[in-house]
Amino acid sequence: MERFTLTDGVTDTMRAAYDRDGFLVVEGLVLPDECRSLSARIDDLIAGYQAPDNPTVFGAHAADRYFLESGDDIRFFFEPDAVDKSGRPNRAIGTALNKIGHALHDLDPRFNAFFRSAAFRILAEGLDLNDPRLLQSMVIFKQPGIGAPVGMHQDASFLRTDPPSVTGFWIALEDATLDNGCLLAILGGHRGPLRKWFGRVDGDVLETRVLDEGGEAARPVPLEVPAGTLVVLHGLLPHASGPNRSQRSRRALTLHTIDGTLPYPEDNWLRRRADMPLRGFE
Ligand SMILES: O=C(O)CCC(=O)C(=O)O
Repeated sequence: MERFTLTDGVTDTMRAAYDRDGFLVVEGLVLPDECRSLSARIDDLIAGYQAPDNPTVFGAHAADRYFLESGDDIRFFFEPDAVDKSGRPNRAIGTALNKIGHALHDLDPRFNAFFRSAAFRILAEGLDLNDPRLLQSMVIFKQPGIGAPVGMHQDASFLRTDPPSVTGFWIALEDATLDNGCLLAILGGHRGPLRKWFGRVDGDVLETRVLDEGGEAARPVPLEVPAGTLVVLHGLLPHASGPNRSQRSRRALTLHTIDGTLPYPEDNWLRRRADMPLRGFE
């Protein structure tokens, strides 16, 4: 795995690595103090959140209104192993969450400032993203001991334009290693076809359709990175992440952009209110 910095902007070597591999690892993009300050903001959000008796568990959320209507809100999703048989949280909220999403970049001033800082704009311009619009942002937790794996997927299955244009920006707020569930990626896999379609049928019903039966011939490579690293992920790159079996937390942030000049079909799972149009990096 090649590692770069943004010291000289996006160089030809970086562009070539992104085109070849389907991802770009940029170390030291977020300084340690800023990682701590972003984590502190996450803790504030958690402190201000009143968990219901039966919170929404990530992965069991199909047709759940709380999930379906989270595209223009800030909502909280739980780890499967953090609720008991009756669906009640079995531990403190701060160690029970799987995700917070999906409009932090527009609704929370701290995350708005972070995701619209110069580094993201420089990367988007340097990688020639056309009219990038900020569509989705998340805090992704891998809680010590119970952090669930994320299966192999392409982001273009979940945030669809025609043709695919989604780009992911994934930021490690804590060291990510094989032990605590780092990203895993198929080198060069973005040159393959879109494998799955995920979206709405009949309005509120979510469905996955297989578009291409081909499996992954190649083994994924682990992207073990220190806190403060940003990984840009091509929307067609198959990637996953492992479970967290360690006692070390692994927090990350993600941002997904799409090309604002392309149609965004109504049957995408993620919807936004008409009075919250997608904005760029500005
Ligand atoms: O952070 C993770 O564990 C997985 C993130 C991911 O796959 C994504 O954002 O598409």
